[in-house]
Amino acid sequence: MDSIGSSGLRQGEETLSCSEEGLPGPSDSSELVQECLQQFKVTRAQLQQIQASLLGSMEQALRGQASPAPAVRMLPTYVGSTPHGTEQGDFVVLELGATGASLRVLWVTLTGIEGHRVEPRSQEFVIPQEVMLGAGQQLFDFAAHCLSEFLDAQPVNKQGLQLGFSFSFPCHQTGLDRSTLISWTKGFRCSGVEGQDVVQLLRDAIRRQGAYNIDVVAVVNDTVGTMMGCEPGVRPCEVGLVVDTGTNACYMEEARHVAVLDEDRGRVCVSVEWGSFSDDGALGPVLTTFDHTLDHESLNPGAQRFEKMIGGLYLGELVRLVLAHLARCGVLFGGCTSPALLSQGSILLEHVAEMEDPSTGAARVHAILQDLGLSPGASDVELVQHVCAAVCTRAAQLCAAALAAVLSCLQHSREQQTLQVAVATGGRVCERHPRFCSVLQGTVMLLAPECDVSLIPSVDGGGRGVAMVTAVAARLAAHRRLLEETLAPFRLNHDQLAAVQAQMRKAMAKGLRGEASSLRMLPTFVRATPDGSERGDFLALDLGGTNFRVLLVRVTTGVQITSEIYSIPETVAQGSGQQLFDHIVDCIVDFQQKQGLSGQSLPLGFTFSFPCRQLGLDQGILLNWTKGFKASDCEGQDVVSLLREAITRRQAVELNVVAIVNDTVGTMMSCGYEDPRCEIGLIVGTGTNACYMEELRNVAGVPGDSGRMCINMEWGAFGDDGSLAMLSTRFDASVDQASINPGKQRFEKMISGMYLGEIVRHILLHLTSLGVLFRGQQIQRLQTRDIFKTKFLSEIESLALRQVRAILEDLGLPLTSDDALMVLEVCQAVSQRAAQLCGAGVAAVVEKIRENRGLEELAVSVGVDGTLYKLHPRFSSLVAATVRELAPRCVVTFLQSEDGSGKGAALVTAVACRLAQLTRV
Ligand code: 0WK
Ligand code: BGC
Ligand code: BGC
Repeated sequence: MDSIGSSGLRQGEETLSCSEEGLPGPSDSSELVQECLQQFKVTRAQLQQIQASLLGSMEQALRGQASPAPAVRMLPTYVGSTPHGTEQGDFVVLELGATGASLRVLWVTLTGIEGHRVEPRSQEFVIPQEVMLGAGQQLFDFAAHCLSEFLDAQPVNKQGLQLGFSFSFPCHQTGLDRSTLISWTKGFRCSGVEGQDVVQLLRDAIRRQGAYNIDVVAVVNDTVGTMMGCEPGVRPCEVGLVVDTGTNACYMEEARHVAVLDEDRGRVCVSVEWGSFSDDGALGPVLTTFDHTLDHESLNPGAQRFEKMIGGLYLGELVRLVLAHLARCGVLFGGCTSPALLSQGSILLEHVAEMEDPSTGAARVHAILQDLGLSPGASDVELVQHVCAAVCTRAAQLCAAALAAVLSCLQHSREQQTLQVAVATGGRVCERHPRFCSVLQGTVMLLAPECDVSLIPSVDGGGRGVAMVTAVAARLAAHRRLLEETLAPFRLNHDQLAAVQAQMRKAMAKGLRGEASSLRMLPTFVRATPDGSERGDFLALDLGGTNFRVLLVRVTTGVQITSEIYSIPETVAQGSGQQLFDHIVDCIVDFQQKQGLSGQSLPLGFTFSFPCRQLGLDQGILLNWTKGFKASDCEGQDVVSLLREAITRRQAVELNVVAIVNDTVGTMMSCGYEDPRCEIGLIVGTGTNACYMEELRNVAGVPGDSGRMCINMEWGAFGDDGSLAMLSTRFDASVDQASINPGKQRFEKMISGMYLGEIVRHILLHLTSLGVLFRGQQIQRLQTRDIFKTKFLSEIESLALRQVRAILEDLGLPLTSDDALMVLEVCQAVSQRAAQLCGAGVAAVVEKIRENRGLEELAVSVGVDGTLYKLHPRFSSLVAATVRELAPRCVVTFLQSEDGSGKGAALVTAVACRLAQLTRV
């Protein structure tokens, strides 16, 4: 094997040139032949090095590493899923570039899973050389002309035609229908196209043609068409391989591994563009002098070096160069050449395939060489076939090394030890060359033994696959339109939010004046936030959130809390009031026993998170239940009395109920203990509500004009007077009608944790009925109320898509990554609206306080609690952003309450006890 230095051709040439004078002796000629054919022998180690180097370049390119420039491009194609098989409809497909100097137009009818297969109709048009090398506009006009010529002949309805454009060149895609040509390859070199969006160029040409109104909905690389056209067998094809005039492959990569896509969800098909692979270290040793000659004389010297060793446009030329060389060396055709043998491109791929055919090959060799003006002897025929075999075997082996690299990349990205994968193959080299695919399969098994690969020949060169992508694109576009229409009412703009803020201000003013208002603005008799002088041990109850808690709160210089969570079964929450309060006292007694407090009568603060009209600190008339509570004989009652009666019923228990507070007040007090600027309490949990320190002069019904009092807004009921109707959607109406308090708590039902999951569930049902989700199949589980917990929203919006899929699959929802992506967008839209509405509410409150105090600027803190606010990944930041937007003159700090409002209730009790002591002194 002669050593090929970095300068390649020239060096070899010196050594191999043969003198015309004397023909070499038999031993020399076979040595010359061996020496020549040996160059095409690629060792296993060399193939493994190419595989490893290509894999390295692929992963480098996926990471978006620019320097050193990766040898392959790894171009995302925006095809995010393999075909469902549900695709239906008639599509026009235009194929340009896959088969060299011809383009093909197809009419493809997809009939979905049930329908019988309809053979595509197609027509091939030869592209004149001058068009392939001329102005880009000329090429696209030629394509548009072929399109209309084809359609003229089709007895079909030509309205609303949707076209898939198979464009087999390296392109930067920025959408399923937006693709910029990077560089021409294979025999093409039209001007004014590189760097342009080829879909736009085609649309412009179709418009110029003016014959048909065709919507170009997708542009696809031929490898993608091949992969997508693969008959759905035991498993979908996730790799597409084309070896025609050029060569390339694509495969389904995890979107999160594709750095250029700021997408961490789902899969995306990546076109490898391995034709440009040229790592001298790996390829150098296998490049022959003939490869260098071919490249030197090609349209794009130095580019597509790997393709020029495999692609059908080049195999014939390589064979020609070798035959010409051996003829010149006198070991072939008796040392005779012919002008045809010496002219570029005279041996085509078809010739090589025919000459290699085990049965008819020899005869074809004769015929083809005679056509080239040569008269081959019997030994020539055999040698020519050896040359063809050497060139094609190497091509298949190199192609296998590249495919093995793709399979290893797939394995890495799927974190799988072994891989079972179907590879769709297309292109005339695969289809027509007798041994190409068997050598390919054999070499892949050698290089990637842990991969179980089945090669699935594409049935119609990818036309159906392109139609599939077009159908998917059309379907996705249609689904996206339906999803956008469905979610549009959830996308609130500045004006809508400002209107909510203004509406709330009006309702606050009316509520404070004691007029009819959906905001009851309930005085809480809490006049001051803690001042740190509070001391003592207190019991606290915290009822109304996700958990019922009993707490022992020790207030010294700091606050120590011991607490226990108890459950409130739905039967108790919706049973009799007596049963509910007896259950509460049972829990208190259990807690006292566990804490060794039995028999002690500690002052008790009761966080009761329901709307109560307070007549004093320890008197609160329950106005109505909310959040799934419906215990009888409580509404209209003083809940402190109900508690005391329950205590009385349970002899031998002594409790001193000092204060009843709303959880918003408890939260404000709890955070106020750390930050005296905390004058607002906000809960976004099972329910939602807010309180704030209002000027007493503004509070009708409470004597006194100086100082402040905390007002429990009960904003959950905002809009119960219909003032939010403009924002309410059909899904909100469904949730409200199905709730135990229809028509009530409308604002709460758009914001809080008890309802968001249900809103999402109703939207998913709607989108399923539109066929947008779950392939339109109504999923039984999704019909079940409360099956879609609000905590799922928080999880879904903070996890990678595969985890989202896992959550939804646990819910019994069979879904694709597109479905999961849509479920995610639904969750985002619902939670975003909730957070923005909540932000509009807080903006109304802070602006009220700022105006109350006649301040230009207000700095205030908000104590916040509630599972939704605390656990949702974006809720708190969206609330803060909305407040900044709607109340720019207020600097608002949100303090997440650590100890819940039980501590706040104890502090209110402590303040009450301190004040009571003062009055007693
Ligand atoms: C924790 C507070 C409690 C309040 C709850 C609201 O201690 O008073 O009711 O937050 O959040 P949820 O538990 O409803 O998510
Ligand atoms: C192009 C690829 C194409 C391949 C097979 C190459 O020259 O760059 O985009 O997939 O040929 O047609
Ligand atoms: C109740 C409020 C409570 C809020 C948060 C609402 O349903 O009416 O009193 O503050 O939930 O728990």
